[in-house]
Amino acid sequence: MNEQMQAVIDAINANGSFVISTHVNPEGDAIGSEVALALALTKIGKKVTLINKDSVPEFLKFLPGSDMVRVADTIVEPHDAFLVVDCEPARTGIKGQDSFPIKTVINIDHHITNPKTADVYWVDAEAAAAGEMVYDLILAMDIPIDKDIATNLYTTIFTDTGSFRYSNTDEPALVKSGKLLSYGVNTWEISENVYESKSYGRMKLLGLVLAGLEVGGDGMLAWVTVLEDFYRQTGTSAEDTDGFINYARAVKGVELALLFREAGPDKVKMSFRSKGRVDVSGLASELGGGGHPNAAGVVMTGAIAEIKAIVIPKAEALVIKTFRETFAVKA
Ligand SMILES: [Mn+2]
Repeated sequence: MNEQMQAVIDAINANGSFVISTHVNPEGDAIGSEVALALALTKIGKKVTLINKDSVPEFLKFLPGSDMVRVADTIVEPHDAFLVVDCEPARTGIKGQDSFPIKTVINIDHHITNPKTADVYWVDAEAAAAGEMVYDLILAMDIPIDKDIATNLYTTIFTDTGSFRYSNTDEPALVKSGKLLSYGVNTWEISENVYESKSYGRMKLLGLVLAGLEVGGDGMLAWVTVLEDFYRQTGTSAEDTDGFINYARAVKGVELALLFREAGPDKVKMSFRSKGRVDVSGLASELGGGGHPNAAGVVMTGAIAEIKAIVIPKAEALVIKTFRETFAVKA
């Protein structure tokens, strides 16, 4: 067992009450990890409160125990420890440690960008999902795993690997997923909730967005546009566009995908997703945003047509330059 994991176990054993939280806009790994932790710590007599800044997304409400999550942005009662999983503490958006002093901040995360500033931290960038770390922790603490805990943990790996498709799908991720099935996890129930429970309006919205799919940059750049009027036509909202950019990236030959989304009369939110060979973080920071090499974003002020006229040529230049350099190295 590594020292950081042992430090987390010691900190859990030394404290009685915990606020558990995760990042804003939580997804499967965030919710599954925090709920599995809450269920496990409750089994060994700890007092646990789950507080998230944002509510549990509709498609994850099937997760057993997810109804324990309270939506708030402050800690409203005294607790011994603040336990943050799948992000650094700042990304929880939770305040209130001042009004109710917390003895210890404990952090379990798999993001390489974690600043490691919590009182006690365990950061493992090799883990495919934070839930993989939670699984190891529960085993190391000898807490019995049941079907509810296993369902949450399986969902963390299933979703953070893009259903075992992304490059983080490695042997530990698959071995642990396999072992979790022995507790009675219903894989189809999870797949159905995660992938086949979209609203009719969302699918109609996807149709409008894909009708506007465009390709440029010698076929290496694709982009889609979401206008506010589309929501009115389909009875949807911005959160229904989640994942749409992956359809643009899925075009054969496309290396970089962009999604432009109107977010008010003069505001445009953009997401950039690379297949892995183009680094988009530089383009995002140049435009005033930020992110990772494969996934970045930026918010800009102005009319959507004007912003597209600025961003698309820059993105086309980036993909073309990246591949010219690749070919130069090969030659
Ligand atoms: Mn994660």
